[in-house]
Amino acid sequence: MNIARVSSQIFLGQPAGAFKLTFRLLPRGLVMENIAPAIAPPSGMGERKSVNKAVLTWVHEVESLTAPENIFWCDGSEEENDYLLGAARRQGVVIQLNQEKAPGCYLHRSNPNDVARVEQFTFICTPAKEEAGPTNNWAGPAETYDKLHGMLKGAMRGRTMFVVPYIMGPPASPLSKIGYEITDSIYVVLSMRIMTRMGALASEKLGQKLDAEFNRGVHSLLELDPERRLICHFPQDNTIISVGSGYGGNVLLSKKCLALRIASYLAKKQGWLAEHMLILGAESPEGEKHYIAAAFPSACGKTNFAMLIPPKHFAGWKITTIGDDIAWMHFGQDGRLYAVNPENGYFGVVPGTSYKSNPNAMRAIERDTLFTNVALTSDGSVWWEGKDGDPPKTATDWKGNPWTSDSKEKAAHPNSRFAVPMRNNPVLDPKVEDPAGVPISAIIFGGRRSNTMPLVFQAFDWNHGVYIGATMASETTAAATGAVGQVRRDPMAMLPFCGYNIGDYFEHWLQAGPRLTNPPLIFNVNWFRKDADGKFLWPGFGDNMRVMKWIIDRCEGRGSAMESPIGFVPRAEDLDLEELEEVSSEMMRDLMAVRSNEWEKELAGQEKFFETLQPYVPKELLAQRKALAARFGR
Ligand code: GTP
Ligand code: SPV
Ligand code: MN
Repeated sequence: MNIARVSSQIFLGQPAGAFKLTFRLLPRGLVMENIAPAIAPPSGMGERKSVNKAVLTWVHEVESLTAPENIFWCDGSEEENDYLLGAARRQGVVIQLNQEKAPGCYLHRSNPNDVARVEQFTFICTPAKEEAGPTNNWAGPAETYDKLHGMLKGAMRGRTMFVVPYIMGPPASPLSKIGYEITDSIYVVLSMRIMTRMGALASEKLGQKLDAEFNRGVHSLLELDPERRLICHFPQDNTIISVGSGYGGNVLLSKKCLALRIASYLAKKQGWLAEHMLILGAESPEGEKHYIAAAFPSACGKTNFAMLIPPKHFAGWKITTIGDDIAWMHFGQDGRLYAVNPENGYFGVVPGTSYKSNPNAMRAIERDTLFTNVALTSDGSVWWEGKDGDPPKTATDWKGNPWTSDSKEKAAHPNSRFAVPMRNNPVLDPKVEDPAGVPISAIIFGGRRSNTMPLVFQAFDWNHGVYIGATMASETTAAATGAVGQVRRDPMAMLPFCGYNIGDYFEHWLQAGPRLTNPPLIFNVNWFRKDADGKFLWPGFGDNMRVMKWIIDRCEGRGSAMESPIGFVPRAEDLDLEELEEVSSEMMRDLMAVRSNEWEKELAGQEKFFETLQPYVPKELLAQRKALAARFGR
């Protein structure tokens, strides 16, 4: 008999015999190893059923379809988490790290074929293709439900079906949303407890009303076969179905699926904004405080910017974090934009994180952290490229293979991640639970660009700012599968996350301006411009404070700038560059240069991008493009 694709996931790093293999018969007649064997919780554990009949009916439907061995209702308690961690260890799903060095920390290794978001397998399933628009993969809802139900049929046989209730946003906020994720992955449950407000408080908030709104998420690992991997969104039904993956944004359905794709659709309909943005607070030594939101594409610096520690020269400044990835923003009665962070934790890029680059993140991940795909050292700690100090001589790499410091392969996967509760962040902003959110003074767009884009510039006005966001581009990173380092347009850092027609999304942004009597000012930054030798010109990280200071000065109406074809740009003397020896005035010139040969290419790139979106590009943005070209004398 054919043993099909034995997954390596549960073998990795585990002593032989650490768990019992269970086999099961698949509909196709193949015998396969069960990669997520059912757990047998003690009585009283996992029994906290929902009191909402609509939830019960739906859970029962999914149960009938997937045929799990048992159902585990998650309540989010400490005891439950301890039990699930134990079960996950016994199954080899997580490895407990050295508890003296890393209390509460665990390591998970995903299947090597499953290490990043899969944009090619991500679908928006709306009745009309036009609703999904030119940037999304589309499939019709009826046929997609059929297909997915076919894949899910009996998929949880021999497995436990976990039911995970969660809240996105401060529980008392009118913006907050409730979701339920059904999953057969313990790793997903453990992660959801960190990343969301998970458990009984969510089911209590939903209450008993039959028509109470909640997102229905169904996830199954299936067999982790990349050819049977699909992430499907049904915005009209507030439903998500994800199959065949066990990794990150593909399966933590609260995050990109609900808080961005579904939420952006709802936001358009209901008149608010769901954005791929960090939110930070910046308080001057004089006690003047501003909140700033920034949209950078995946792996382009949101988490780092949200937690930055200013250089010594900025003593007295305090930077605090509201969120590191997603902002839900609404229009306040005072004509300002207010933002909440829907999440409860950070799912951050590990490589490059060090006490030098991001000390606050390092302190946060000293405990209670679930690492995915980093290297394991002989003393039971974790290591990754870019961590402080010398690399260990030997380690176990992210795939579970022996690794030495001479190895050519990376010890940690470039998209390895930490999941850590936001409470661990030493600079968590005190207003993070404020139901009203925080008022946003500035919106920053930014991408990873080796050339063309200066360190910082400011939009002339709201509509110009929307144009800057809409034409943003960035070099691709390891956060999604596919080629790395290729410049692609990524409007507002939402290309993979906008759950509806991008033309309507642009229109929504344009209409937001006039609704705000006191709109945030809009800026663009680029921390990643390189010199002729391919070295970053700007030190980045904490020194990004220098750019933020200018942005705040502009918000206060006191920073000076010069007008250029692309917007207002600071002269070197407008930025506070004291005690920044590593950047010469020549480098500063290169960082700030607006070169017409580069912009010629850029303009052509923007035009080409808009052509791919036609006929949906709002007229105002076409007019903005013309005006920009004209300012370059074209
Ligand atoms: P997602 O979680 O994928 O949305 O990523 P993110 O936008 O939060 O990016 P993150 O802050 O995790 O940074 C991604 C990578 O960029 C890491 O390897 C960082 O070390 C690096 N990085 C972040 N900020 C800077 C910077 O200012 N300069 C340079 N050169 N690199 C940076
Ligand atoms: C991103 O890719 O923007 C992330 C990581 O934040 S994931 O949650 O996997 O989408
Ligand atoms: Mn992100």
